Amino acid sequence: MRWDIFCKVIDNYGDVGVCWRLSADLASRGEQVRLWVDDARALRWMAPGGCPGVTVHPWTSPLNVGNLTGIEAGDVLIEAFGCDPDPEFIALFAGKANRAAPQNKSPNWINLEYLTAERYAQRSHGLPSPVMHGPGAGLTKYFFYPGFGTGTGGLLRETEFLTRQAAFDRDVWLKQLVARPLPESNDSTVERPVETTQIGTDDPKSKKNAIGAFGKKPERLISLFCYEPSALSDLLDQLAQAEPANTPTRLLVTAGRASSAVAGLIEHKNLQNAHWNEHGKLAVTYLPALSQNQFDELLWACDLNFVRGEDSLVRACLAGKPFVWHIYPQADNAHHIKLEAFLDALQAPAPVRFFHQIWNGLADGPLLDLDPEMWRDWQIWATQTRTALSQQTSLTERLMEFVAKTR
Ligand code: TRH
Repeated sequence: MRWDIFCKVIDNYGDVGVCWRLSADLASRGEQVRLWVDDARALRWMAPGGCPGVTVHPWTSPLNVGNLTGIEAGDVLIEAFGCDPDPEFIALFAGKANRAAPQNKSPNWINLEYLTAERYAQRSHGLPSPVMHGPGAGLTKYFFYPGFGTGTGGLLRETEFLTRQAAFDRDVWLKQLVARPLPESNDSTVERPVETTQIGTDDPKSKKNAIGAFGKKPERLISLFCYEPSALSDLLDQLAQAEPANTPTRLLVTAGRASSAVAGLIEHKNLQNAHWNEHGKLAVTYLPALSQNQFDELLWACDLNFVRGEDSLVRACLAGKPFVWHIYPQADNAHHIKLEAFLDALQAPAPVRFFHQIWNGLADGPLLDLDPEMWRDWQIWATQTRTALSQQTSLTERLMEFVAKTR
């Protein structure tokens, strides 16, 4: 079948990230996908090799009618996150639906929603929504809600994901990273790009503590993908001020906002107190923008992952490593309920829950110490989470079944 997926990039990378993963996964299952996206620049680094079976089309507003000449609407229309495809395209789609002879399958129209563990997702998943206005009037759209359990649309997990993960060798990955640092990216689509060379924490301008030291001594690896959490300063202090006998930490900081936030804080800390990291307990590596596959590997390699938004949250859940979620903040604090629903759904242990509340500004106070006992419990929970979620059918499988049922 042919699928038309429409995606509008609001900000950050999640919208196009999810749409790309879905497109590529559908294609790997033999489907043909046209991804219509208003800003495809991030795909240059997220998916540099593209994917057979997926073509990316510019979604201009209004849609360039010239682009549509000779194009027939596909069998399935997906509007991601209520993005409202243009009336010109809906007219094409409606034309196809209205022409479908009764013995033929009529095309499906799906509204793919944001991931949430809140109860309304389960209640609303799969509901029809009759279209009353515009060129699609008379047709029916269906809501498709990703989710963590049965009765929802599930989570994206590519066909080859578990095989790739099982074959992953952390030591080889580390050796490669040390020997051949990932290429630097000057791509303007990386939010507020920062210098992506590897720098030490004691002097952000020097290359001391740089990649040369990386891999030579035992280090705890922590990845950081976040917005600007107010507890970040606390986290850096906690890692830098660890007991001398403790294993040092290397923070692998993703490109963009996380790098800018960390570099800014470290510069400030160095100015305030030149000795804040005097035992070198914390080293920082600023990463370039990674492809989605490299990003997965980063999460598999680290001992703790800080992630943000929804797509990287799913990848962190599937990585089976302790993680902290920085939820996308919403104006009316609706994200507080969403965060609690997620922690409930996955039965997060109390310290993990508390860590999340502080990281996301729902509770005050210093961050909990990442002590070995807590870490152990956190790892047990992360392993259970991965096992449970990996056994479920994936979003793409559920979507294909749903489409087959509603045609
Ligand atoms: O970028 P995000 O914060 O996206 C957000 C959320 O989706 C949010 O809900 C939405 O409303 C808002 O955007 C508009 O986080 P998310 O969802 O994890 O998406 C990040 C994507 O970027 C994900 O597909 C992983 C990918 N990625 C890479 O491929 N390479 C990288 O180096 C990094 C850091 C991320």
